[in-house]
Amino acid sequence: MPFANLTLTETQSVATLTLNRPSRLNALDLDTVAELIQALNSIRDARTARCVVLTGQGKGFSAGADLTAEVPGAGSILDGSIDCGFVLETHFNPLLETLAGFPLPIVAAVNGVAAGAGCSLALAADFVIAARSAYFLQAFVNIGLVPDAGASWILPRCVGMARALQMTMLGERIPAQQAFDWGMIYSVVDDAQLRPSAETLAINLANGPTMTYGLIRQQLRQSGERSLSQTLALERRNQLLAGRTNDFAEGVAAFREKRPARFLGH
Ligand code: T3D
Repeated sequence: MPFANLTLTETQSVATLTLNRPSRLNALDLDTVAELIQALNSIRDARTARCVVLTGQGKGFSAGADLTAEVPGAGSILDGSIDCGFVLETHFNPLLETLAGFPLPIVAAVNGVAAGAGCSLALAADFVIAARSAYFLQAFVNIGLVPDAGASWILPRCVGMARALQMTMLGERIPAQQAFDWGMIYSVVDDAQLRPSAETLAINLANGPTMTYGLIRQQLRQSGERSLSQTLALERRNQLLAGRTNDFAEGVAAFREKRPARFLGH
């Protein structure tokens, strides 16, 4: 399926989505957000990929919402009639919901700046690998906006309230190494190692128990909203499902036969 603002490739059961507006640091205009949703849905429905990599073309991962694009129907910044919530409701929120409910593991390979909603997009992945030269920026406050695209949900959870407030209220750049030291991301690698590292991890995940990964994502991402009793009930339900996969039977057989498991993803 051809896209105007991103590329979608698939190899070794890994679908790679590359934001492709490098002259705008891959800023997210509405067409790009719509294409991301469409591409994710097509990957899910095709059932051939077993892991997704998100990355950016050029020197940035994504500079967040496109500040130069017109948004028909959202009013005007100049006369104070702008409804920024409209853009979230119609585009960014559905994208974040699509990512949260996605049935496959997601790796973000952050090749450069991840700002505003671009930072939110990266942090929606299960594994964030950043190039050493990359940085994370809660740019919203620098233009007078509040964090969005899920940033105010994910940040306190992954870096704690003090650092979340530092990022969102001071609008400071957080270098990749610092993001790693804070526990915000999975790893930081030399720039030249970003693609190979992300690919190795993604292929590893693509050979894992795919359906179980989807259930793990659901359990952990919803854990903050559930009581212990509700969590135990969800674990019970999901273990029933995982326990009936071919991969569970294969995993146990491989353990007994002292050989590596060959998971098929279902
Ligand atoms: O209504 C709604 O949309 C609500 C939703 C909001 C969600 C959000 O994400 S709000 C936050 C939006 N993002 C920002 O505020 C970040 C703006 N960009 C920057 O602050 C800087 O560009 C960076 C710190 C990210 C990078 O700086 P630098 O010096 O490396 O690059 P640059 O020279 O500023 O940018 C390079 C080009 O990309 C430049 O184009 P030009 O002048 O060479 O033609 C620049 O204008 C363009 N660019 C960068 N960010 C954006 C952008 N174009 C459109 N939208 C951007 N967000």
